[in-house]
Amino acid sequence: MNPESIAAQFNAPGQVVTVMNIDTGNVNDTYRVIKRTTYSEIQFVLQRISQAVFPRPDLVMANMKAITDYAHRRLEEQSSRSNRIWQLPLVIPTYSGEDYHLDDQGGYWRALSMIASATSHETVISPEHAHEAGYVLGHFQSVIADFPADQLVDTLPGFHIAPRYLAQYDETLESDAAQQRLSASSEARRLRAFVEERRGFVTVLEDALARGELAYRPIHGDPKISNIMIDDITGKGTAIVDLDTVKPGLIHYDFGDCVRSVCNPAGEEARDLKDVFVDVDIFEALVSGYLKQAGNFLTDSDRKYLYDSARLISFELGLRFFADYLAGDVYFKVKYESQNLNRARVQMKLCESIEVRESKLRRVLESIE
Ligand code: GN1
Ligand code: MG
Repeated sequence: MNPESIAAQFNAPGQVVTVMNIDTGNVNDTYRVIKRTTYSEIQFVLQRISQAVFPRPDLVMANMKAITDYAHRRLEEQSSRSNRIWQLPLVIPTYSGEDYHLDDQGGYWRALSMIASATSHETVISPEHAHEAGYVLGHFQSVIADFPADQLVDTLPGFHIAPRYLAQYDETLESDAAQQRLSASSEARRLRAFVEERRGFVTVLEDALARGELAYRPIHGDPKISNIMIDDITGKGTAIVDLDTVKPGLIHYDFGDCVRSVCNPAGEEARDLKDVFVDVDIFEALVSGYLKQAGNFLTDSDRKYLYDSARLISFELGLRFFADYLAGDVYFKVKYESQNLNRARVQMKLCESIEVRESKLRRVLESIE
C-alpha cells in the first residue's frame, strides 16, 4: 500500500506531489494530499477507514455521501440569509465514480475536500473559541434536523449507549489479560473503583429516552474540539468535519461530547491530572454559542438533561478508553504503552470535576436563554 498511488485514484486535477501523514484522530489514518497542475494546486484529505471500528466502510461512505449531499443543499439554500459562509467537506469520488477506493489488501480509502484557510485545535484557546464550537455544533444539528433517518444505516451499533459500554467493560474485566493489567497497575484499580461508584448513573440518558422524556434526532456523534474548524480570516467557526458517526441519537451525546472536549483546557492527551478540570467560564461561552443555534429546537426536557450529558459522556469516554486498555488496545490507536489508561484517567478526572462543580454548571445552564 502506497499512499501516493492511492491518492492518484481520486478525481482531482493534477499530479500527486506529496502525501503527508496528519497525526490526528484515534481511529482512521489521515493524510494530506497535494496535487499540482501546470497552473495551480489542490489539496485534499485522504483517509483509510478503520475496519477495527467500522466493519462496513462502504456503508460509512454511503451515509457520508447522503448526509453531505443533503447538508450542502441546505447550506446553499440558507447562504443569502446567513451571517457567514458555512462549509462542510465534500466526498471526492474516484476516477471510476466510487465513493471510496479499495486497495489490494482490502483497505478502504476515501478522499474529502479540505476546509482551507481554517484551523482546528486540539485544546481550547479562548472563551470565543468555545463559543464558536458550541455555535457550530448547534448549527450542524439544526441543518441535519430534518434529514430522513431511514436513509442512514447504523454503521456503529451501540455508539454512545453508555449501559452497553458498561456491559462490554464487565465482560472485558473477566479476561485474563484484563486481570493481569489490573494487578499490575494501582491506577487501573483506582479507575475500577471509580467506575463501581457510578454504576447507577450510567443509564441516566437511556432511562429518560425510555420514559419518553427525550427523543432521537440526527446527531454528529463526534463533535470534539479538533473536529471544529475556525476560519483563519474571520476567527469564526466555519465547519464541523469527521462525519463518520452521523446517525440518529440523543443531541445530549453531542452536547456532552463537545463539553468534555472543549471545557477541559488541558485536552484529552494531558499527562498531569492536576491540569484537568472543567473550566466554568469556557463552559458558559460554549453553552451560550450552542443555545444561540439550538435554543429553537431544544425542549424543556432536553435542557433538563444537559448537565447529566456532560458528566455522562466524560465518564463514558473514560470507560471506553479504560476498557480498551484492559482489552489490549484493540479500538483506539496508541503511540505509547499505557496511553489508553492515561486517556481514561483524564476523562475520569474531568468527570469528577464536573461533579464537584455541578451547581455552578447547572446555574450557567439555567441562566442562559
Ligand atoms: C474517536 O477518531 P476520532 O478521534 O475522530 C472516537 C470518538 C471519541 C474520540 C476521542 C468512531 O474519534 O467517539 O470521542 O476518539 N470515534 C469513534 O478522541 O469511536
Ligand atoms: Mg471521529
